[in-house]
Amino acid sequence: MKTKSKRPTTDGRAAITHPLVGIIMGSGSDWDTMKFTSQTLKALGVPHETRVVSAHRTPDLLFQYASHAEKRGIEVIIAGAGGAAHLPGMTASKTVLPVLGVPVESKTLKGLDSLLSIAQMPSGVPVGTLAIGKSGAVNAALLAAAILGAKHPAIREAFRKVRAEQTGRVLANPDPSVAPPLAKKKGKRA
Ligand code: RP5
Repeated sequence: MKTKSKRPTTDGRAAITHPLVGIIMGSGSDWDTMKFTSQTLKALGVPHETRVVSAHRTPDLLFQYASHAEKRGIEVIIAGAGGAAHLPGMTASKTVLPVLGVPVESKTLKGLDSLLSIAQMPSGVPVGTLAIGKSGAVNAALLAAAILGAKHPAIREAFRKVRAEQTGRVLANPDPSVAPPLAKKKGKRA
């Protein structure tokens, strides 16, 4: 899947038409988690692509994807995997792009296996490891936006806006015992 919605600009003029972020995952079953990465990037207007690339089942594809990503214009890779989660580390071994790893929650060990597999990289090959599950998937997208923001002002501003909106929602609802006012339905006047 490729998204091109709300294309950001690099300098206020040239629209970015190619994916800047590659979201890869070890299995189609990881999509239940990694869809939150895609949704968050979409909300930020960051063009991205999504692919199943398995370290164990399709190792040649993994090497091809990781070694060609930079010349295809990808600037950040987000890799989600569960269990013996070698995908982020092996991807990082074949590229100098920043690689962010999302530990997918596994059935047997609740994602602790995924977390340790991704986080415990040897010195010299970094993977930015996020939290297990949905939080990690969302934060991987936000961290990618923060990284891309150094080069792409539109993405920096989109990230700033999302963070400000989040802060505003918390401050607007300080008392958890009071239900927030229901959102008014579109087209209906009070
Ligand atoms: C890993 O094995 C994948 O990342 C996935 O989280 C896990 C299970 O894969 P399936 O058996 O559901 O395909 O490689």
